[in-house]
Amino acid sequence: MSLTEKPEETPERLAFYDKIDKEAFTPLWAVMSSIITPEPKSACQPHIWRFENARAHLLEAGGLITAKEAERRVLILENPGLRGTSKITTSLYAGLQLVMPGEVAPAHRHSQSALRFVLDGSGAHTAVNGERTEMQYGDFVITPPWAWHDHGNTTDEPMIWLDGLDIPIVTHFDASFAEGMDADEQPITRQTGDSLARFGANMLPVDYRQEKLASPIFNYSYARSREALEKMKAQQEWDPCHGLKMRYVNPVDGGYAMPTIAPFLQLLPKGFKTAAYRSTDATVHVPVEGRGRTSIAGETFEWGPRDIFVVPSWHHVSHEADEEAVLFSYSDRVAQEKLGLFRQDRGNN
Ligand code: GTQ
Repeated sequence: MSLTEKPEETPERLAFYDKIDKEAFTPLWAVMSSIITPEPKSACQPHIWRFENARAHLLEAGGLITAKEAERRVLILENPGLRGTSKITTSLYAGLQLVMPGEVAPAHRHSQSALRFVLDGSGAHTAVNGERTEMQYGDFVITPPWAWHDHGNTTDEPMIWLDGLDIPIVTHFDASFAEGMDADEQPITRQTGDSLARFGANMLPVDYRQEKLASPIFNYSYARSREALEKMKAQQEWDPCHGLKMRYVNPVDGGYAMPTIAPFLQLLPKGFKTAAYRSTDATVHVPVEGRGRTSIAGETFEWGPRDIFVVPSWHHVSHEADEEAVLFSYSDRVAQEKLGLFRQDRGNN
């Protein structure tokens, strides 16, 4: 018996498989090599979505359905290898959401965690746990599991952001709950900036006890994150595989900002080419600034700001920046680390 070879299918064996099949038995040796693989074998494919095309389709959708009727007016970015499953990777979901001026995406809550990464427009808001935040380009915003959330746009421009959710993970565990609110918008009980003041100023309320896994900060503004990268950049200490890569944290415990999704922000200096790297966490990338290209298992994808591309698990990846570039990304690394599954291969670096 080998882990990679299937035993021969003799007529006697096939007849036996057929017989037991009717009683819902399956011989392990006939399927072993496809379920316990020597390396990750993913149906997820490398792919890039162009923001310009997505924006045009979204605005067209804006003429077909309101945010209210749709509940969420979103175009799902569905991996070409996973069509019909609402997945961008095997474990994660991505969509692009449009909120038109004057619209509200009504309040609801669900078991799934969501992140927003703002790509177009400025000043629309989302409300979470009684607090509103205004969203700007590049802001990373969290909706924790089971938190009421509604989105609104009182500006005079369409607002588009990337939604990253752990829908496939929650589905995998059959743990989905969801409900709507009677009102379109939740009551606002805290001033804007309250959670940032309480948890995002290198202090915590004395005697604070952590009750939830998600970060209590819900808007990690691009302005602040970018400023930090700018400061560190001067030091010229580049990781061969990542350039300068930071993870967004929960300030309460230093862990990832979300329980199931690991978000990152990365700077690549002009002309930098990262060394080949692979890891078990399939990753969704969004360039925020700059242009360049990424090689994924030998295939090259040219990108510019707001395009969205996906690197499947255990595919070699190398980024090259023609101009100074900043990439936002997210993966299920936090979940894999908790489960003892995460692996990475940095080559000789
Ligand atoms: O904004 O609450 O893309 O519930 C998918 C499901 C966004 C949201 C999505 C959702 C939302």
